[in-house]
Amino acid sequence: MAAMGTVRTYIGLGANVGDARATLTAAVHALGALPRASLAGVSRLYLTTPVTVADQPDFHNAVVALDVPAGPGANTGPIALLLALKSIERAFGRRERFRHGPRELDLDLLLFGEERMAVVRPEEGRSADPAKVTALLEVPHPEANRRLFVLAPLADLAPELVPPGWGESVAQARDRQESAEGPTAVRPVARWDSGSGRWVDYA
Ligand code: PH2
Ligand code: MG
Ligand code: MG
Repeated sequence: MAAMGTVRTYIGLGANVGDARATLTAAVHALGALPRASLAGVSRLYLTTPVTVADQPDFHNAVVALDVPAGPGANTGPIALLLALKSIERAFGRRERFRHGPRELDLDLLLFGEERMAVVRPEEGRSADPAKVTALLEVPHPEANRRLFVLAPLADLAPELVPPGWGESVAQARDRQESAEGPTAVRPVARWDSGSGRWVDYA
């Protein structure tokens, strides 16, 4: 449970350009350093086969649980968090390419407490890609329950959670998607060590 006055959110992290592992490690610290946010959990680190656009390098993926102020107020809520994520992506050198293509860092807002919403993204929260400019911010993330690279790390943190609108738990969705994508699509490579603040390889 998130502490009083805060809401538990889950952020999906992905990268496949540059030193993806170092980027994701630094991104975890950047998320934990957001004003009034506190890191509530970090999943294992996974090496994952690209989906949608297959012809690109494998991704590193992970999920972070982050407690943020419950609002109300201009600096709280899902839109404020979205803008903070976009700003971290830019700080890590994210450049606009094509949809589902390679990226230095992708931070996706997967879940925001029990909220279910679809709102037009504010200007600063939009992509430069014309294919995406009118995109809505949808929470839960509309593709989260169909992607093993999201479900496997999310299940590390919250297997029993039933996100709004899913009708199944995260672990059930993961098991279903693992049958569909196969056992090698998503490979855990390291566990998070909160003492040292980094992922440590399995021996
Ligand atoms: N992100 C995409 C498209 N495809 N594939 C993997 N394995 N991991 C990702 O993070 C990913 C992807 C668009 O955001
Ligand atoms: Mg994404
Ligand atoms: Mg994204």
